[in-house]
Amino acid sequence: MQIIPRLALGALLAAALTAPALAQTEITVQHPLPLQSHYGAGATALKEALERATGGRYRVTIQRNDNEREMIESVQIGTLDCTITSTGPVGNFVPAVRVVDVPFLFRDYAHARGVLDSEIGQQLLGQFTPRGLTGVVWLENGFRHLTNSRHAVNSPDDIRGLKVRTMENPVHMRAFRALGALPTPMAFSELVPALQQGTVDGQENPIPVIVANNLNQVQRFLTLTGHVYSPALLICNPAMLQRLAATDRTAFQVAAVAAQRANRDRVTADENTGVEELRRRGMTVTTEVDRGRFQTALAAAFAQYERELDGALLRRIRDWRAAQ
Ligand code: EAX
Repeated sequence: MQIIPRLALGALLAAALTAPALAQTEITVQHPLPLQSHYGAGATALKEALERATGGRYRVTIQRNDNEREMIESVQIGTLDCTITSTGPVGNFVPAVRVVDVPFLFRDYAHARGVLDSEIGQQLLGQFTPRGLTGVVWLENGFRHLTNSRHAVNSPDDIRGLKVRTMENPVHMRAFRALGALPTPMAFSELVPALQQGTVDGQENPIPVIVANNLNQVQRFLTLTGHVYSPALLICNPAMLQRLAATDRTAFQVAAVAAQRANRDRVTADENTGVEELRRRGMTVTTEVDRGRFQTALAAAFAQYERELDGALLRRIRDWRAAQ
């Protein structure tokens, strides 16, 4: 080991004390769920990957904000760097995205992930730029299921007359109206109080969201309708990304892919254990659901989606198959 003469040691210390601290750039990511959730897993993976890749020159701060529409607005005006959000309110900002919110469009997770990772998903991400947003990567919320506090739902008839909270999403609202329910759009932040006060009888969300937010405490009946796949996204402010050096932008994109992997893995894990967990917490779960009857009941709504949304793209997504 080399002995450093005292004077030199003093000079080094002085230099260290006066040297400018490693300039750190802060990036804030907000999302609507607990850290212990599939969104939290994605945000944490993004943070760890970017901070590691840049040797700490970047610091990612993760915050909770359970109003997705407000977060997207903040990213659009530049008061927030990034948000992880479901596509719930996204169609109000990027109408082309509404096609992926159509019920029963995706057969299963492999179909959904395959389409969103394909050129179809990339083309849809490209639609964000003209709207003052950057769609960085597709994430996942999961297949949505219906819960309520009134009675078990075994068929579309049982939904008739139920007051159901939906996201601020006209595609979803049309479906519930077609099933004879009374859809009430509201932000996630208002959901639990509305269920507690009986403003609405029910809601629909993926198992990971129901588990992470303990919705079993305000809902008694769960029906595995799987009526719609709920994509999510990492959306960032374009100017924030533009300010990054090219190599750092690449590191950010690589970190976003790590976030996607962690998010999807968490959804898969929650799907494997969540239903039993909700049963254990006291929910009455209906697993045998005749989805064909729901699709039949939604035939009129499908015809309207074909007319009002990009019908050709809807068919392309529905018929998409992974390359053999
Ligand atoms: O994105 O609002 C909702 O029901 C969403 O599923 C939730 O905010 C997670």
